[in-house]
Amino acid sequence: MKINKVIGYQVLDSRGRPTVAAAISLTDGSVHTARVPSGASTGKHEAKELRDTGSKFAESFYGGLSVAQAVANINEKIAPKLVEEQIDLNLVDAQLIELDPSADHSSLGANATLAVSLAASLATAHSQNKSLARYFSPDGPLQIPMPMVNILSGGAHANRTMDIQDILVVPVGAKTFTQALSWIVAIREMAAKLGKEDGKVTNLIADEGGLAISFTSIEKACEFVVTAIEKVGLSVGSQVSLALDIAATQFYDGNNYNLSTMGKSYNRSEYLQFIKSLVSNQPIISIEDPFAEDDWQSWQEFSSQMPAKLQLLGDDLLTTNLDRLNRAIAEKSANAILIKPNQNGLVSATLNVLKQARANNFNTVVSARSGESEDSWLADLATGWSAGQIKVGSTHGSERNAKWNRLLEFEATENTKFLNPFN
Ligand code: 2PG
Ligand code: MG
Repeated sequence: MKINKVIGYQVLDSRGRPTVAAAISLTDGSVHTARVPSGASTGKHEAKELRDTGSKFAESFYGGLSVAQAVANINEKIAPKLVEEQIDLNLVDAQLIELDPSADHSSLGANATLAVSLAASLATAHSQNKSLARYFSPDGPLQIPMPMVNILSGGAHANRTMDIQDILVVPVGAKTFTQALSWIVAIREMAAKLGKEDGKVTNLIADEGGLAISFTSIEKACEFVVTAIEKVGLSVGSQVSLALDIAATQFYDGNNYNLSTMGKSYNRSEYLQFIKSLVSNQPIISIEDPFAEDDWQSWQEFSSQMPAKLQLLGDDLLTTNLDRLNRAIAEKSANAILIKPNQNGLVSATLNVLKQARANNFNTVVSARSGESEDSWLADLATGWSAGQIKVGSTHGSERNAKWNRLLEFEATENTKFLNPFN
């Protein structure tokens, strides 16, 4: 089957900011569309999304954030190259690399390349009469990932109500995804209720649908979520554990880690002690970005001293980038990687990063961004790639629930297995 048309256009993400969409039409008349997500706490080593800021293309009503140049790159540079070619994800990605050989896709824009690469994945799956998940995983049960779900938000997603970005829960004792999600919804509801009883503001919803509640310490925030878990009748540790996304790059100034809402500033070694005591005092099974994106030394020191079973997850550190992952493998800086397609810019290259991580015994967590769309391809990728874990934000907002609902759909309609990397 061949490509008939490729069209790029601008749409809005869940924060109301412009983002890139691409539609690929095939010779059988079908149309395959994908929209690209966008981060707020972005790492400096991510592939470069092209925004019109400061250029003559900038649409002033979007505060310079419009994506006209990325869209033009799809329509004027990418489309002519792809039309009348066979539809095949790997061929499309190879053409995109030929058009823009830069490692960070800065010439076409990673938002342009990813939109086309995603639409090409959906179109390729269709040409083989398969869902996207089944395209990557044609045989046997579909491997549903363990969810890691946001309950409390801070940092760049919630006007810095807390210094750290997320306190999440992982339903490690659930037997099915359906059961896991029902536990999480109950915990989130309980947290909202407890917050209200404490006189805290709980009607502020953060970018990823979590509760934006202020706490004077990270421990207090963890204890609050632990209470919510217990109050719904679940046991902490055996059924539900905590995960943190510290997003420490956001409060590191090159010398000190400044936890300003707690009124604390730590130098590197004090901060390392602080993180060590946090993970030993709280029921935390996964900690993401506890150190800044280029503070490799702290990552390595912590990793050699931390509890053996802790998942040490690199997001801003690794940015779904093969070279940075290889360095982390060599230096034993982490034992898990967050996989975000838009940090990388191509679907096939994102999969290669995931495979390299898995070959080196890293856990893999496929992740949404804080700016999302109603698309559910992320759930297909996490499942088709047998990633083991997925992070989508909270259970609030249709851009989040589109992904959870897709996983519920798999469990209801397909032969599936619910993965538990923490067993
Ligand atoms: C993260 C993501 C998603 P953002 O840090 O893991 O929570 O946030 O998309 O803003 O980078
Ligand atoms: Mg993160």
